[in-house]
Amino acid sequence: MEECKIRVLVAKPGLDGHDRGAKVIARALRDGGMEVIYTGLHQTPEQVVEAAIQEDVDVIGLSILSGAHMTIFPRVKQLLLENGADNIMLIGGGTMPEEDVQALILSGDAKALFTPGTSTEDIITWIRQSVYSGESA
Ligand code: B12
Repeated sequence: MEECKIRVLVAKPGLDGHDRGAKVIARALRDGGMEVIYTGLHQTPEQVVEAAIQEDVDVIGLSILSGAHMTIFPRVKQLLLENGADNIMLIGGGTMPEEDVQALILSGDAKALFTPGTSTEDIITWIRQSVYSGESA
């Protein structure tokens, strides 16, 4: 049976202009056979969640290099819960200290986080395995 294309919203929340990683990931996931929607810069958590629901995505991927990850991930997760959309898997990447990565995973505010240097192949493999295995968000 053919598997459905995975739909991913790549979002760039925050006020900074570090969009290179988001664009690299969006392109890599698209080349990896996924449907990718890229929000562009300067999105609020509210805009991200609204777009994710409207686009009916399986995964939200936040790219955060500004240092605001400890605020933005919990806020997006909270909005997903409030909107009954916590079936959408929340992942992300960017510059984040390892202890923050562990804290966000442990609190359930992010399912997986990929820091600088992670290969895009590894990210694609992780998303495919997690979505197709029906892992909970
Ligand atoms: C390039 C760069 C810039 C470029 C940005 C160009 C652009 N259009 O993106 C420019 C020169 C504009 C810039 C400016 C600034 N920068 Co700068 N910048 C960098 C730098 C050197 C590399 C970032 C990068 O593009 N890497 C290449 C991409 C491909 O890698 P990546 O984004 O990390 O993505 C990988 C992973 O993180 C992950 N990933 C990332 N996003 C996502 C999303 C998803 C869904 C997934 C699954 C994975 C994932 O996968 C990718 C592949 O491995 C970093 C330092 C660093 N080594 O990270 C500093 C850095 C991010 N910058 C920093 C700072 C402070 C600034 C400035 C404020 C400096 C200043 N005083 O002016 C300004 C801000 C300007 C602004 N308006 O935002 C700091 C941020 C500090 C912090 N977090 O607290 C850093 C960490 C440097 C440092 N060590 O201090 N910067």
